[in-house]
This record gives sequence, structure tokens and C-alpha cells, in this order.
Amino acid sequence: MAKSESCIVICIYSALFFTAPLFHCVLGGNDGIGVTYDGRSLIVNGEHKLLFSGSIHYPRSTPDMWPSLIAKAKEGGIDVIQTYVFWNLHEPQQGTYEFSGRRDIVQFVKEIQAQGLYACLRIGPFIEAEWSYGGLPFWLHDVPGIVYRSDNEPFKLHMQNFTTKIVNMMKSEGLYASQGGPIILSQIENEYTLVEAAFGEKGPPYVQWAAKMAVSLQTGVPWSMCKQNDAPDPVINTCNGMRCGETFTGPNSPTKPSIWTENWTSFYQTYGEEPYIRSAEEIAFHVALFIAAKNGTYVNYYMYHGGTNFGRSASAFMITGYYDQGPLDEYGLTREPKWGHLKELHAAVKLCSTPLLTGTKFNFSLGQSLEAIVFKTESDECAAFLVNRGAIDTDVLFQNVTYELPLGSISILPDCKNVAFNTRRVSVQRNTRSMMTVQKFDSSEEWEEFKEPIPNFEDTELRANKLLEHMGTTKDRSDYLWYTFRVQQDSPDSQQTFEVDSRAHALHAFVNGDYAGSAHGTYKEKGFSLVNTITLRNGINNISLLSVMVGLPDSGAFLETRVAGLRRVGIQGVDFSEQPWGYKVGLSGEQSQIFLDTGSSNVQWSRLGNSSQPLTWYKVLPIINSNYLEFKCSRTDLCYCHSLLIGQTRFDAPPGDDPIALNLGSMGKGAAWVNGRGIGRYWVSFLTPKGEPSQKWYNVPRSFLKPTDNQLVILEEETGNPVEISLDSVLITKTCGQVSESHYPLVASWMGAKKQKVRSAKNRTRRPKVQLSCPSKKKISNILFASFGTPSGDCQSYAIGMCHSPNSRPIVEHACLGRVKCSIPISSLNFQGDPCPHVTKTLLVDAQCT
Ligand SMILES: *[C@@H]1O[C@H](CO)[C@@H](O)[C@H](O)[C@H]1NC(C)=O
Ligand SMILES: *[C@@H]1O[C@H](CO)[C@@H](O)[C@H](O)[C@H]1NC(C)=O
Ligand SMILES: *[C@@H]1O[C@H](CO)[C@@H](O)[C@H](O)[C@H]1NC(C)=O
Ligand SMILES: *[C@@H]1O[C@H](CO)[C@@H](O)[C@H](O)[C@H]1NC(C)=O
Ligand SMILES: *[C@@H]1O[C@H](CO)[C@@H](O)[C@H](O)[C@H]1NC(C)=O
Ligand SMILES: *[C@@H]1O[C@H](CO)[C@@H](O)[C@H](O)[C@H]1NC(C)=O
Ligand SMILES: *[C@@H]1O[C@H](CO)[C@@H](O)[C@H](O)[C@H]1NC(C)=O
Ligand SMILES: CC(=O)N[C@H]1CO[C@H](CO)[C@@H](O)[C@@H]1O
Repeated sequence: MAKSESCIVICIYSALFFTAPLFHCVLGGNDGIGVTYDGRSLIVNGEHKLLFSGSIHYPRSTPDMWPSLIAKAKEGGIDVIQTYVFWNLHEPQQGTYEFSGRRDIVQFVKEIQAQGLYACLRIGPFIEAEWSYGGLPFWLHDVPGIVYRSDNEPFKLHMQNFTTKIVNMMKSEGLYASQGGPIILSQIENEYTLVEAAFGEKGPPYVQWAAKMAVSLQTGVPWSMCKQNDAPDPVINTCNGMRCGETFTGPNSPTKPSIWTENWTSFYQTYGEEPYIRSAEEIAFHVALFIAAKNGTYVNYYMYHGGTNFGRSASAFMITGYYDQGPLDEYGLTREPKWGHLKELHAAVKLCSTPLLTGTKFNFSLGQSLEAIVFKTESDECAAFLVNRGAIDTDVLFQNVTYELPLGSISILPDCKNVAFNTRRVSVQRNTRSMMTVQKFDSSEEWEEFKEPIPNFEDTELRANKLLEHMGTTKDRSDYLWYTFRVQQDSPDSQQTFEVDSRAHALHAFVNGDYAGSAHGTYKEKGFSLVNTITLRNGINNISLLSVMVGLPDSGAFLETRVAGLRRVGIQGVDFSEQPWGYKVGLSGEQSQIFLDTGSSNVQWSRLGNSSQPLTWYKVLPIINSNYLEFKCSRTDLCYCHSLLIGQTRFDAPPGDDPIALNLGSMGKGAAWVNGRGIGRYWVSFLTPKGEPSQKWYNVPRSFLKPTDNQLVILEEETGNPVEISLDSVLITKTCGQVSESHYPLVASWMGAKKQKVRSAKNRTRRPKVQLSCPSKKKISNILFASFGTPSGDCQSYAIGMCHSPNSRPIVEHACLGRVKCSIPISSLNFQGDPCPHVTKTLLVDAQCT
């Protein structure tokens, strides 16, 4: 049923646009234009497809980065680029749409198309995505009677409106595969199963409605719902998670393919937590298992490139860098060995395409925790996946041949005879990223400051006799909300206990203009308290409490009812929650937009003082060095005033095209702007259990910079020291490879051999190799270590072992020095003699790129 339904949709649609003959559909619909599916896979323009997909979110990088990110994904064996659509970015005010710059989704999809890849559009429009408010625009909060994500008319109206807007936009640009465009799949809703029960009887009808609404938009390509086992036909239910090869219960119909929309390459990171490092080996194992054990024919990496949560776009407690541990790091540099190992996996799996897409599957045991999964076509084309789920390395006998199978790994045999890839054997290079300071702002002369005024009750316009809810009051125009009140004391100055309970994320207290303590919550705990001793004076005391959100929540049911802000305020046990309160939304520096050139002069900046006060704005001064103010005369007696040339200089863009980051390691908590563009919130003072900041470097995209005269503005909530801020280059400085003689030849040489119809692994000319390459424009400048023999250790720490060829260094230097990339076959022949016969040898090379 599912198939014929989706098929009819496609026929009507393609008939409208292409006058495609209707009998295509009647005959099965698989060879028409557009996308259908069956139990095996997606069918794109009539062809069954085995697809690797990678998530890249367009607003988390800049348009000038898109072409290279997409190109690197393509080179890594990715067929599909998947992105969410960010509603609150596109419709910040109801009916006001924005689609320029980083919001230019059409341009992003067109770039994907230009590079010959497919696109998957996850419209949501609720997306979670560690994005503020899960992508919902905050104005929805004030729509009367609204209940998000349930069978609720106001929500459905707005959801349909936006979904239709996006679909029509894509259609009018001809971007659906049914129109010859790249979009082959889209998504409606997002992980709804997690909240469905909370909505009771309002849940299931909403799922039905969402599916029907989406399908009625007639895109000519299928819709999916992730983590939604009851996704209504013809919508495909898909798996999200880290281990879909083990956990996925399968499509909910035999006519739907097995799709993994989120195979997490790492995990999001919140302030106070360590990064989640997921190894290349582990990801490769679960991808191979999903394909073999769960008939998977579509795997998406979430994230392939995570990028940056610029400005205030991160959701509650999320750090500004997003999935820096992905195959492409935050700056778009390849993270090795993850990128390269997955590239080899993709190539190995693609060698199995025909048996996987058209063959019959068998599986049998090869011993305890050992399994062979074999796909065979009628014409005997065969591919095998040998799985070791156990905890020890084992030799297995498969079709009369013995294979070495490392613990917790899968070997891929695209011809059922020769191993092309093992998920645990990493033969690609590993690289090291370093930060190199290119500019310091280490003179207090270079900075100016503006101390944010602390408002008193009299300074506020918004009043209430109670504690207002934070988000509903700021309407997300700012992270900050001032709560102020007055206390009359009719006795001499005295110390008093002060207690505040908050459901926001952080709090800074001021009494009579003086700082009186801070407190903050964590991602996991809702709510926190500030308990302190304050001094109250005889007479009227002004209490000003700054409530801070570090992003809006992004998940869970009934998001519209979520509360934040102060809940109770007490002094010496007396409750002050219900008495006159004065409110001020945002900071005055924000209101004056002092991070913009145009707003900078709205406040009085002053020279850097010697004591830092919480809540201070800093900016890098124009450099007007008195030396340069002198007239200078050249030999030809031409005199000029130097200050005219550099008087406007604030800081120059570092030369070259290496990515740039601000090292904010000396700061506490706040936000930063470069040329008026928010590079994100920082929170260096919130340390991880290991005592480190969760994030010290903050991405400054090259396109935010001008060649000269760049403006840097920092808002510091605590007492960080701006004089230690530096601008650093992000560089891959080292590359290292370690491959043993017993390694399988690289997939690339396997493929080369296959093309030549040479399918014997016994061909001794195909050798494992160490392959190294430096990122663009860099060359191998120094061999730090080279040993062919039995070097000990790994790329992190190594030493020469019992066996070592004296020719190691000269051979490697000859092959690599001065080159962008090099390849060294691992054979005694290549090293002019066997340093230790009958011993399995390894080549370990560590090299420097400059
Ligand atoms: C969708 O929103 C636009 C802009 O606010 C409005 O003009 C249009 O009437 C809306 N459509 C629906 C169906 O609500
Ligand atoms: C995979 O496909 C086979 C038929 O080739 C079928 O028997 C099996 O149930 C499918 N497994 C899953 C997890 O869908
Ligand atoms: C074959 O695959 C099925 C489904 O994944 C599994 O339940 C079964 O244990 C496997 N059989 C063997 C012998 O490994
Ligand atoms: C394995 O060897 C046995 C006995 O030599 C033979 O009968 C069988 O056909 C062989 N199987 C394969 C797959 O080569
Ligand atoms: C409290 O605020 C009022 C109004 O801004 C001000 O006149 C007064 O001096 C303040 N009191 C103290 C103790 O700072
Ligand atoms: C700050 O500077 C002032 C004036 O120069 C000086 O009196 C004061 O002692 C200094 N404070 C500190 C903490 O260095
Ligand atoms: C081994 O492979 C090379 C190319 O990789 C090919 O030229 C040669 O003929 C092959 N030799 C055998 C014995 O298959
Ligand atoms: C659905 C799923 O697999 N969720 C898991 C994803 O990975 C994290 C971290 O390992 C687990 O906590 C989740 O349960």
C-alpha cells in the first residue's frame, strides 16, 4: 500500500511538471523521474541507491565555507548532504522572512547540486538540533491557545504555513529530485516518539496530520520521520542514535528501506562537560553492522561538520563549538583518522553495492560472538561481512579460508574472498591540530572599557508586584533580564543573609551598585540558588539581580510552558517575591548596540582600569601610537603623516587562509563580537571535571574579517582579563601514519585492482602503504620520526624497537620532504633489505607540515 500511495503522488506530480507517461507508475514506478523506495533502498530516478549522507547545517558555517565543506564531504565518500531548516532564523518575526547570508538555504542546496551530490532536507519545523528553542520562533509563545507539537489548531496552522513556505521555495527553484534537483528526501517533525506519550490523545492524531500535511505538499520525494516507529504510510520511519546496527527495530513496513538519519559521530557538548570522543573505529563498526545486520542502505553522519553556534543561536548550556569531533572539525579541517577511515569504509561498502542492493542475505555463526553475513546475487556476485562482537582477537574460518578478525570489528569482503577493510584497522594518517598565536592584544593601552550601568528600581519602566517569568519577558531579545527592588532598613548598617532561587541559567547580584555574588545552574540540573551575606545600609537599599539565560531550551513536551528566571527572593528569611519589582530587558550596551561601529559612540568608553568589575564591555582601540603621529620624511624628502595611514587600524586579518580563533582562555563568561557579528557566547570559567574550560578557542570565520581595521568587542560578566586575549591560527602541524605489513592493502589499491579485473589478494605488488598528506598549501617540512621494523608505541608516543631498518629515515625523507603528500609502500624491498626476517614489521612515520 505504502508504495502504491507514494507512487501515485509522484505520478501526478511528475505528470504536472514533466508530462511523464502515467504508465511508468502503473508498471511499478521505479524507473520514473523522482524518488520512490522499496524494502531495499531509496530508488532515485529508477535506480536503487546505497547512500552515505553527512549533516552540515548551513547557518553553522559561512557561505564562503560551504563549497569546501561540501567538497571535502564528497571526497570523503559522502553522497548526500543533510541539513535541518531553522525556522527561527528564517522567520524571526511573524511574517518577516530572512534568507540572506548564512540563512541562504537555496544557495546551500544549489552548491550541493553543483558538486553533484544529493540533499536531504529535514524541515521539522521543530528540529531540536541544540539550537535555541529547537528552531521554533519565540513569537509562537504568544499565539493564544497554542500547544506546540500536538493536535492543536494554532500550532498546526503555523507549522503548515512554514513547511509550505519552504517546500514552495524549493519547488520554485526546481530543487526536488522530481524536478531534476538534488533533494531526494525530506523530514517532517523530529524524534516525536520521545514526547508523544506526554500529549496523550493529542499525540497520535498530530503524527497522522503531520504526515498527511507533508505528503500533500507533493514534492515527488519521500518524507521520513526519525525515531517514529508508527510513522504513517508512506512516510518512512528512520533510526537516530549511536548504535542503530544493534538497536533499530527496522522499518515499520516491508516496503520501506532501513535508514539511519542520525549516527552520532560524537555528541553535543555542554558547558562544564568534557568533549565526547567517539573513535573512528567505533563509528565504522556500527555503520558496517547497520548495513549488514539491519539491511541499511542509507546512513547519515550527525554531524559530518558541526561548525559554530554563532551569536545567541545555541540552546541551553550548549557550548559555541558544535561537534568539533566530527570528520570535519569546527573549522572545516579534516579530523584524521576519522575522516580518512570513514572514507575507506564508504569505498569498501560501495564495492559491495550490487550484492547489497540486489542479492539475497544469509547469515551464519562462525563461533561464539562471531557471525558471517553474506549477500549473494543470482549471478553469484557475493559480498561478506565477518563480524566479531567478542572481546578477543580471533581467527575465523570462512569458506575454507582463515581470516584474522580483531575484537569488536567487522571485515568487509566485497568478493567474499579478500578483505578490503576492517573497521578496527586504521591505515590512514592521524593528524594533530595546533593553535598558533598570530596577534596579541597584550597591552592595556590597546583596550577601552565601558562598565555596564547597574539599574536601580527607579531606572526601570516595566513593573510588577511579582517575579516575572524570564523568557516570556525578554521574548528572546536578549539573554539578560534585570530584576530590581528596594528594601527599607530602619537600623544601622548590618549583614544579612540573602537567598535567591532561580530557574534561569546564571545570576549576578548587586546591592547598592556593588557586586554581591553570582551563581549558575548546569545543563542537567534545573534551577539553582544563590546564598550570600550582604550589607544593608540604614535607609533605602537598591537590589539589582541580573538573570541570565545561556540559550533557550530545545527539547521536551510543552516547551511553551517552560519557565525560567527568579522564583523566590529572601533576605533574613523574609520573602520578597511578592512586592513591587522593576524590570529591564537586556543590557544598555546591547540596546545601544555598542558592538557595531555605528553604536560604539553611544556610550562613553574609558581607558582600561586596574580593577575589573563584573559586567564590563571591552573593545580593542584604534592603534594610535604617538610615534606614528610624527611627520616622517623619506629619502626623497617626501613627508607624510603616518597616523593617516594607520590611525583607523584596530587589528589586521592574519595573512594566509588558515582558520582563525580567539583564545578567550583568560576570560570568564560573556559574549564576543567581531565587526559587529556575534561569534558566540563563551564560558571559560565553567570548568569540566578535569579542571579545564569546555571551550577556550572561539571560531572567527575569515569572512567576518576585513583585511584591516577589524573591531573586537567583548562583554565580560565576570572578572576576566582582556589583556591576555590572543588571535590564533588553527593549523594542522603534524601528520603521522602507522601501518603494519599484515594490514590489508588500502581500499584504493583494492579498487584499482578491481578495475583491472585483478581480484586476487595474493598479488604481491599490492602492498599496504603509509600515506601522508598536509592540508592545502602546506608541505612536509621535517620527518620527526621514521622506523621500518618494530617501533613501539603509536602516533602519540613512539620509540625505535628491537628491529629497525637504518634506511628508514633516508627512504622516507626522499619520498616525502617538500611534498604535499607522499606514499611509502611497506616492504623490505622498498627499504633495501629486511631488517628482521620472519618478523611482522611496521612502518611508523611522524612528519611536520608547514
Ligand atoms: C502564512 O503566513 C503569511 C505571513 O504571515 C500570511 O500572509 C499567510 O496568510 C499565512 N498563511 C496561513 C495559511 O496562515
Ligand atoms: C533484511 O532483509 C532480509 C531479506 O533479504 C529479511 O529477511 C530480514 O528480515 C531483513 N532484516 C531487517 C532487520 O529488516
Ligand atoms: C542471523 O541474523 C539474525 C537477525 O539479525 C539474528 O537474530 C541471528 O542470531 C543471526 N544468526 C546467527 C547464526 O548469527
Ligand atoms: C571447503 O572445503 C571442502 C572440503 O575440501 C569442500 O567440499 C567445499 O566445497 C569447500 N567450500 C568452499 C566454499 O570452498
Ligand atoms: C538607590 O537608588 C536611587 C535611585 O537611583 C538612588 O537615588 C539612591 O541613592 C540609591 N541608594 C543607594 C543606597 O545606593
Ligand atoms: C589602581 O589605580 C589607582 C590609581 O592609580 C591606585 O590608587 C590603586 O591603588 C590601584 N589599585 C590596584 C588594585 O592596583
Ligand atoms: C598485480 O597487480 C598489478 C597492478 O596492480 C598488475 O599489473 C599485475 O598484473 C598483477 N599480477 C598478478 C599476478 O595478478
Ligand atoms: C538512541 C540512542 O542510541 N541513544 C544513545 C546515544 O548515545 C548516548 C551516549 O552514548 C546514549 O546515552 C543514548 O542512550
